[in-house]
Amino acid sequence: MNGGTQTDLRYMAAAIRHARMNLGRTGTNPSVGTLLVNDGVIVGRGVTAPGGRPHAETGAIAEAGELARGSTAYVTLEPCAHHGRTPPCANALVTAGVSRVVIAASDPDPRVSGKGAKILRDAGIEVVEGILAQEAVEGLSGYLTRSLKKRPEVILKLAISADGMIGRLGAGQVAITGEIARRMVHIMRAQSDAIMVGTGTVEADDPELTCRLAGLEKRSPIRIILDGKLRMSSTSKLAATAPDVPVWIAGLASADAGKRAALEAAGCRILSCEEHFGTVALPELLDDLGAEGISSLMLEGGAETARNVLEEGLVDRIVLFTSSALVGTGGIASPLDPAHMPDGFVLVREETYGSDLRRDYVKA
Ligand code: AOF
Ligand code: ZN
Repeated sequence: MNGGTQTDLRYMAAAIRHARMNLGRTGTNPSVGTLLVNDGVIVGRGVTAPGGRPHAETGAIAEAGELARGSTAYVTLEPCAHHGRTPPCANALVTAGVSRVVIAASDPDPRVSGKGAKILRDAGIEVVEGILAQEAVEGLSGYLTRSLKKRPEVILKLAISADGMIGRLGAGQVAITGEIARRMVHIMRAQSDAIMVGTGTVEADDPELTCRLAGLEKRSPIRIILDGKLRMSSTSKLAATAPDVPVWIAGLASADAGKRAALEAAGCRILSCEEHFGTVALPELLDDLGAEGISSLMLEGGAETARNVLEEGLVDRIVLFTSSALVGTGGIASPLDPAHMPDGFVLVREETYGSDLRRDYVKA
C-alpha cells in the first residue's frame, strides 16, 4: 500500500462492507463496491447489480449526480476498461469528473488488468492502488479463484462437537452448534453460488440445503449432490424442492438409467461426470462447475466427502465451528480439528456466535 490515508482506509472498509451486499448474486462477475466521497460526505454508493450488470460505479455515479464532480471514488476492484452493455467504468469516472480514485484489489481479467488505472491516470486523475487489498480479496475470492484456477473457490464448512464429532451414525441431523451459528451458516449459503454434499448426507439427513432466513429465501444456492451411482431418492426433500431451487446431481454415465429418469422427472439436473476409481472425479467436476459459471462452492457434508476433497487439495477455505455439545457413542469423527489442520492452512479469522466458536483457515 502507498499513498493511502487513515480516511482512505475508513472509506475503503465501508466500500468493502457495501460490496458484500450482493455476494453470491452477481454470477460470474465479482460483487464490487463503490463509494463516492465529496468533502467528507458519502454522495454516492454502488454495488454490482444482481446478474453482474450494471457495475458498481454506475450506481454510485447516478446517485451522486453533480456531486460526483471533484469527489474521491473508493472502488474495491480496479474499474473496468472494456465495453459491455455500458461503457467502461474507468471512462464513466472520468466523465463524471471524479478527481481521485482509490482502488483496493487489482483485476486479473486481461480486458481490465492495469488498463482501468491507466485510463484514469491519463485523464489526470490521482490513482491510489492496493488500499485494503487483502480485505477486499475476501469478498472477491470466488471471482478471483474462478478467474485464475478456472474452478470455483471451495469453502469447507464443518461443525464439530467438543468430543470431535460431526454427527452420530443413524441419527439423522444432530444439533451441534446453536441457533446463531446456524443463522451464520445460512448467510454463508446465501453468499455462495452453490452448495455441495455427498449422497450419504442426503440419505442420512434428508436435508434441504436452502437459505431459510427471513427475507433471504430467494438467495438459496444451487444444490449439488455428489452421487455417482444416482442413489438419491426422487422423493427426498431435495428432489421435492428441485423445481424451486435447482438440484444438480453429479453422477456417472454408468448409473442406472431408470434412477436417472426418475430424478430428471422430479426436476433434478444430472451432470455426467468423469469417473475416478468408480467415483466422480472431483477436479474435473470442479472444472465443469467453473465452466458453468459457479464461482463459490460451499461444501457442507459429510466426513467422507470432506476428506476426499481435502485429499485432492481442492479446498481453499475451511470454516470450522466448534461447540461445547457432546455427541458421545456412535459419533462420526471429524476429519480435522483446530489441533489437526491439513498442511498449509493458516488461521485468518476467529469469532464467537453465542457459545460456538468460528475459525476460518485459508490455504497460505
Ligand atoms: C467494474 N465494476 O462492479 C464489476 C466489474 O461481463 P461484463 O462486461 O460485466 O464484465 C465482467 C468483468 O467486469 C469482470 O471480469 C471484471 O473484470 C469486471 N467487473 N468491474 O468496473 C464492477 N463487477
Ligand atoms: Zn465496469
